[in-house]
Amino acid sequence: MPDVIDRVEVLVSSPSRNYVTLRLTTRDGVVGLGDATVNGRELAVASYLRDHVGPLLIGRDPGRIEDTWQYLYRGVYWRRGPIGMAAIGAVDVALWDILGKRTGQPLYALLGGRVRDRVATYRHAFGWDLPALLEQVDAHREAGFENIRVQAGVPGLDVVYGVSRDNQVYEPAGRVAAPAEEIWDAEAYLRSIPGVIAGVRAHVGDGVGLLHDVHHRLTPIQAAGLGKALEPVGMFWLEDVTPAEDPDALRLVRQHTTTPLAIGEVFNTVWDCQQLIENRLIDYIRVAVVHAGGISHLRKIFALAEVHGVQAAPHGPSDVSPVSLAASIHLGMATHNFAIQEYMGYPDLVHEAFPHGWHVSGGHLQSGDEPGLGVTLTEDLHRSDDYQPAYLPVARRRDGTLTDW
Ligand code: EZ4
Ligand code: CO
Repeated sequence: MPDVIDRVEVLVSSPSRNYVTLRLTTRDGVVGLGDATVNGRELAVASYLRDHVGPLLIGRDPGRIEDTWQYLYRGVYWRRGPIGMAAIGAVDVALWDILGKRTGQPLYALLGGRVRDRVATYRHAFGWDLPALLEQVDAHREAGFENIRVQAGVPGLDVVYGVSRDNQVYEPAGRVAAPAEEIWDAEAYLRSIPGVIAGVRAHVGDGVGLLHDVHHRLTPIQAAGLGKALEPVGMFWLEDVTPAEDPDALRLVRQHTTTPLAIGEVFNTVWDCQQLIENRLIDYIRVAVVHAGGISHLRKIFALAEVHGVQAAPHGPSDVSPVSLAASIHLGMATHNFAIQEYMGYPDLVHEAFPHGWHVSGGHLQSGDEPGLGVTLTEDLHRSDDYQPAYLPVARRRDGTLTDW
């Protein structure tokens, strides 16, 4: 008799920051984990899983991963969107984890086996001004990292995405009852950022990959100008230069600059990035396992990207849990056009809450060889009482107009 899914648990917890974790257990006692965290909208996806998806999973064959994906995607009629796709992604990852444990194989082996020895990664460096930024750049280089995302303050602004003023840990979501409001001034940013990044390049010399995240804040022509201004720096990439729902914006940017472009952390399906990939308007596709329908769907996106010379470079902030990060690293081990995995890092308590076989080694990521994802849960660090609402900020222009954060 084939094994069946017997138990569906949705854990909303907060080991220092909020996570939604799906745990499936089969009748034979095999456990699979999935991450369903949507930063700032955690309870919506928890309810989607508990109230609508969970009951449909009981009694299903956990080995029918693709059929379950199609059932939850096509079967719902109301398709796509971050909440539904995160829920499908969590189920998909948990089923791959179960398959790995049932067969005693690490996930990368089930995905076709290793195509590389280690997965490239990049870390975040930030500083309100150049000297503060260079301190963090140097620290990452000393730890062996060869690729670094650089974010800096902007004269005249009080708060800027990606930067904490006191150079302590940066975490964009605040555990607050309503989103913080920030002022965004694109002109001030464009006056200062090229000089800061050129300053980093002058300090590190050649051979270090420099990345920068614009966080969807520029108009196409502003983004084109920034790309051109950064050409002498030789960027690894410029990320999310314009709001991601408008693929033609990237066409305009592309016509003006050879600076490599990355986008896609907010995409949920291949249809969000089909035009960008097929028209080669980007160099890197940033979809995350958790937000784009899990391992099964990411494989399809990455296959389309491979055909069109686009490389995979998944999102990896602290709100992508160690469960999703594990899945992403395993994909990185087994996917030919996988270029680099973002690794923002986690507070210590998050590592304790999700003991994981994946690890950082010599400035790179290693998946480990445990069966499945190689991630477990420390039960007493997943208490629902610890959950507190958290919101990402919103941004307004100086005249009060709401703009993209
Ligand atoms: O702002 O994940 O590349 N990384 C990012 C992140 C996002 C957060 C939002 O929840 O853009 O820092
Ligand atoms: Co980003």
